[in-house]
Amino acid sequence: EHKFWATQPVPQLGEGPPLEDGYIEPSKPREEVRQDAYPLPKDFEWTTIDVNDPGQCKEVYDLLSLNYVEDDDATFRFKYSAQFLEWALKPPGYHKEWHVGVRVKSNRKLVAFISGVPVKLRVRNHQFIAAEINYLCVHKKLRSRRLAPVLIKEVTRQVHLKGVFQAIYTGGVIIPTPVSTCQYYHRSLNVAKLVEVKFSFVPRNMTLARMIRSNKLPDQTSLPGIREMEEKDVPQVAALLSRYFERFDAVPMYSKEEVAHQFLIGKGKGDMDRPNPWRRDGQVTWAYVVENPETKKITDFFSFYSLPSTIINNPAHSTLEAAYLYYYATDVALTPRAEEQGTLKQRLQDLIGDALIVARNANFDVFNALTMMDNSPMLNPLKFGKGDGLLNFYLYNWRTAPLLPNKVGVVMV
Ligand code: EN5
Repeated sequence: EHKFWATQPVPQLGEGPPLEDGYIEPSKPREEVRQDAYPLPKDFEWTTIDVNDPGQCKEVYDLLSLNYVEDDDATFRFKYSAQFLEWALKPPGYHKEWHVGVRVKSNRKLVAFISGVPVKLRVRNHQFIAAEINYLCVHKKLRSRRLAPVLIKEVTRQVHLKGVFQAIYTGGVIIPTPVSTCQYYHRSLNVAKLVEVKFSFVPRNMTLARMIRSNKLPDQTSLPGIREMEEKDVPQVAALLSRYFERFDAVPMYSKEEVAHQFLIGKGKGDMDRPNPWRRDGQVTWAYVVENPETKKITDFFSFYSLPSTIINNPAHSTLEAAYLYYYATDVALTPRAEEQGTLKQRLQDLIGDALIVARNANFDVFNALTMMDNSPMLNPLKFGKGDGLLNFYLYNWRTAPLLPNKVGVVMV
């Protein structure tokens, strides 16, 4: 069935949970890693994408905007912006060799891509450096030519050459073997447009006007002390997140530099010594903190990112503006007792409720979230509805028992 995956160090389907967590195949010294690139069909050649070159970023953008992930009936297709890709592919410590492309030899056209970025993960009680693999894309005209397995093997080789032997990745489809599966949920912000483009629908015994009314949000955020995250907040946000992450069984372990990258760079407030390529109107991430007015301590944090989708074949609207819930944390009510009383749930509802308002005010059409982290209990109260998409989480060369969605704390953008 899965010819390629049967050859890879991943748990095979129906294998059953492992007795112990750990690697599937051992690491090897650099010299023992294959030194030459895997062969490609004769008309193609490998290329390393230089994401510091705007021209090459644009080539990846062009490839993905026409050939990347679509929903099940091909109404929408992800449209990652060039700024988004530059942000996602350049975290602290990134390796240019992990940005792998395939070109047509004759005209140098980019026709396939796969990427990895390094991340330190904790999975249950083990910590390791992994590659976050993302943006695997093969041009539509070259599908079913078995290019994806070669791309995966080549990026794996490049990852091995840097001494990394584990990876994490997600997919809408099932391959051997998900460590967890989350559902997409959607909160309408612009009901009329969502219905017009068939993202949403008016149920029988409902009217558009009634739907608009029931999805109305307050004009302004509700939490006292809420404001945009700034550079000076990085140490406190890093500490808040790492404490909050103790609740989950698969999480990134971010340094302060990584927190600054994940939450400030995409806002356009990164390295102040260098000219900043991120425009406010090309903003990728939104990050907010709640500062206690008396103590000046940061008690809560949330973030979301912008990932528009092309609306395929719609004459009136070309783009769906979607915000995706990213990381969040609170230190309010983190005790088991408070959790039992529902204080944590209420706080998160207020926090993410404010995220919806910020997103609506920034003109997003919809706010998306998965059933991961502590999201599930707040989705219904905040008027999210179940989507038709699933997201499967995978680990490469690491065995662990399946994780419940509410134990997953890694968000892949
Ligand atoms: C990267 N490593 O299927 C892998 N999106 O629900 C990425 N559905 O937008 C893999 N089909 O349900 C990504 N509207 C996998 C996801 C691929 C994209 C995808 C789904 C997620 C989606 C929408 C549109 C469906 C159109 C028909 C959807 C219903 C929303 C409605 C709002 C109001 C309340 C009820 C639900």
